[in-house]
Amino acid sequence: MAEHQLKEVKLHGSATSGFCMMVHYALKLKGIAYDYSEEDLKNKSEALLHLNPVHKKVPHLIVDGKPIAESFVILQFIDDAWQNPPYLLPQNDPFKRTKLRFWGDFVYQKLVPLTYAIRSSEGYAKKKAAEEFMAHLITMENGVREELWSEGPFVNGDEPGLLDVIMGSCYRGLRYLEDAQGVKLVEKEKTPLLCSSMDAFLELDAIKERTIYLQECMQAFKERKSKA
Ligand SMILES: N[C@@H](CCC(=O)N[C@@H](CS)C(=O)NCC(=O)O)C(=O)O
Repeated sequence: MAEHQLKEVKLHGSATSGFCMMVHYALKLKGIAYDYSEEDLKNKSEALLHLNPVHKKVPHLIVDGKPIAESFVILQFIDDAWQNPPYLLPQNDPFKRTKLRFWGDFVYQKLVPLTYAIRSSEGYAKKKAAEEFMAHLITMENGVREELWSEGPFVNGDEPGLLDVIMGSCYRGLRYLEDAQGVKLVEKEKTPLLCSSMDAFLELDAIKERTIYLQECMQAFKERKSKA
C-alpha cells in the first residue's frame, strides 16, 4: 500500500492565509488525503492551542497524532514523509536541495516581513518598503537564474517544487496587496522566471481545484459564524 494511504492527516488552517495555502497545495500536489479544520484566529480551538503551544499559529499539521508546526518545516516534512513525485526538493542533488531551501528561507526572512511593513505603513515608508520588496525579488530572480533554473516553466523544471509552492501560494495575495495598498510589487519584465513559475503554478489543475475548495471552506466558515 502506498505510504500516503497509511497516514491520518489533519490540517488546522485559515483560508485567507498564504502560509496555509502552501500546505494545502503541497498536500494536494502529492495526492495526500487530509481532514481540514478552519480556525477562527480570534478564538483558536483548544486542539490548536494544545498541539501548537509554542507558536499557536496556523498552518498546523497533525500526522498520525504527531503535531508539526511552521509552514516551511511542514512543506519539507511532507516531501520527506511521502516520497512520491512531484518532489519539492530533488531527491539526489544535495546542492540543489540546499539552494532551494536557501531561497525558500529568503522569502520568509526578507519578503514576508516587507508585506507586513507595506500594510502597516503610510506614504514614504510604504513606498520604500514596496521598493525594497521588489529589489529583493530581483535578487531572488538572479539567484534562481544562476543557481537553479533550466528549462522552466517551474524552478525545478517541468514539475512544481518547493519554491514554486511557496511563491505560487503567495501570488494572488501579492496582487491583492498591490491593489489594496496602491503599490507595485511584481513586474514580469523584472522577474520573468519567478513570474513564469507563479503563473504556471496557478494554472495546474490540482491547484485550481484546491482554490475552489478553499473558497468554499471560507464561505462555510463565514456562514457558521454569522449563525453563531
Ligand atoms: N512562521 C509561521 C507564520 C504563520 C502565521 O503567521 N500564521 C498566522 C495566519 S497567516 C496566524 O496563525 N496568526 C494567528 C496569530 O498570530 O495569533 C509559518 O510559516 O507557519
